[in-house]
Amino acid sequence: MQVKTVPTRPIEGQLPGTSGLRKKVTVFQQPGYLENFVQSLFDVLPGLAGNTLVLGGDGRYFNDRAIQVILRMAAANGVGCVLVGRDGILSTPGLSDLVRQRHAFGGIVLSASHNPGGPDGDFGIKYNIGNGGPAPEKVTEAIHQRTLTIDRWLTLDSADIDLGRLGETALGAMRIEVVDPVASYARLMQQLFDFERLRALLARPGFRICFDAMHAVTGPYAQAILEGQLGAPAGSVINGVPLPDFGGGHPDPNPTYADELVARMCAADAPDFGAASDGDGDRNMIVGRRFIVTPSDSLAVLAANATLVPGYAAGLKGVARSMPTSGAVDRVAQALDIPCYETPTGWKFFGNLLDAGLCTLCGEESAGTGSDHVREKDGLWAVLFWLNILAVRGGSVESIVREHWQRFGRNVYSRHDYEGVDAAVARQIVADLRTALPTLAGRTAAGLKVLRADDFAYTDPVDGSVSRGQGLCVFFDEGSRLVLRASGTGTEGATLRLYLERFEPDTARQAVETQAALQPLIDAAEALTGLRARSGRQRPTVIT
Ligand code: G16
Repeated sequence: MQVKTVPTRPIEGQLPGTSGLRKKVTVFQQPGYLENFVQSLFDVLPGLAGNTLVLGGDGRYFNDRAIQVILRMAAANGVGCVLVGRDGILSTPGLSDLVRQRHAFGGIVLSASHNPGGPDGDFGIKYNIGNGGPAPEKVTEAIHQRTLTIDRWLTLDSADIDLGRLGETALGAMRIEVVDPVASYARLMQQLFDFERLRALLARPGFRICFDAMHAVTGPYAQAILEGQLGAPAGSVINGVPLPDFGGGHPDPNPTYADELVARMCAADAPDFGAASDGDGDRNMIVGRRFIVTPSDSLAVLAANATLVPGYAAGLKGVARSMPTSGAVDRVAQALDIPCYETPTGWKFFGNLLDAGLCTLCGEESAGTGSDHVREKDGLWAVLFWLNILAVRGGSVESIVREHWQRFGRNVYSRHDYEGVDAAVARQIVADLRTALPTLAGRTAAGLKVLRADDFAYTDPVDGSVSRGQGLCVFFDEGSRLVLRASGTGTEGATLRLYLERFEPDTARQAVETQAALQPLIDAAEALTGLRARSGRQRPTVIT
């Protein structure tokens, strides 16, 4: 089969964000858009020829087309072998696991994660390196630079490959192996968690769980593991069939978008344990009866209870959290006398820490928790971790969190998202606060005294690389903090995120309603940024 060289020109807007290149499907459907990006990726990966790549996505609209394009281009670029999930399906943690298990050169994830799908929805592409994790900034920057000068892409003239059947096939000189997306991942989960105990928990009379796969990629994984291997009754997994448009839903596991799960967990006959995952299976939400666990608290609870779980029985080397994530896990690290690292937003920053053995667990306030078992956050893993803790400790989700607060204090926490803000207005709001930062210390905003303010910068302790401008932080008296940053994953206008945190050591006051407890900070944020007034919004689009 002959390699075809197709002339092309750079196309604007191919700058990968927090988590790869995310755009509207219609943008990806422009002639040459996907091809330019994929060829730029192949052009900046020395040593790829003859090696193995893993390829798969969350099944969203355009997944099937993009996979065929990428397979032809991979073959034309001399890739030795591509492992593809059956029907083109792989969850993000599932792909990370396969890259590691099969010692692949890297992997390509097709997903826009928690963003909506369908012809008018979003699509995305992300490159993962040989450790199974998202490519670091120096690689994504090289890809972007290449998109600015690209002048040709390579492909083969060939029919589509049948990805519905497991087994091997060939495309030109390249081998293609269609693999079961769940098998390897399920084996890894069996190594980490006490499946016997989990089976016993799920068999307890009256104990019920509800896992909402949100019509996204975790459906088949959760059905195979929770219902198939652990014996949860059929129907414990809801919305388990992946659909190209996620059934019209927004596959983001938060109280706003996972409203079906929240309603079930608030009903009189609510199950004991509820959880949801997102489009590509890397995020998680944990819910008890009428009780939603914040992701920051969830990370802290997992860290505090890790030794109850076989895979972590030897203890944690350290923990890491993204800067806007609450300091709840810091308090656990202090009690355990292990290091706690604070990184910029985005999972790629955990990779070096995990590879160097500096930390075992990591997490982000955006519903991402994970460990050194893969190099991505992992939704179903977090669910199994919680179930394992419940199986050993007994009690309820709520009692475990409340006991945690009693022991460590409560970091009352919330994130307010303002989506679809006019991009110029958003830029100005951030720029003005950045300019004001050096003048804030000692000032009072809505009755709160500013102690200090900074623009978060991070020096990677492993490779010394420096990332600046990662979020504007204002610290107040009594352990309160607000952070303002612009999202790097939105596809419409700009999304501004306001992160609010207040420490409450007094057990008598820990039951307070979150938004009420944070009202002084919400007022201070408005006084300092004018965010609501300037964006013309009365309230945030999403509160988590
Ligand atoms: C958001 C979250 C980040 C997360 C990123 C990618 O980024 O705030 O914490 O790392 O999404 O997550 P996923 O891979 O699940 O899409 P941003 O820049 O929009 O705030």
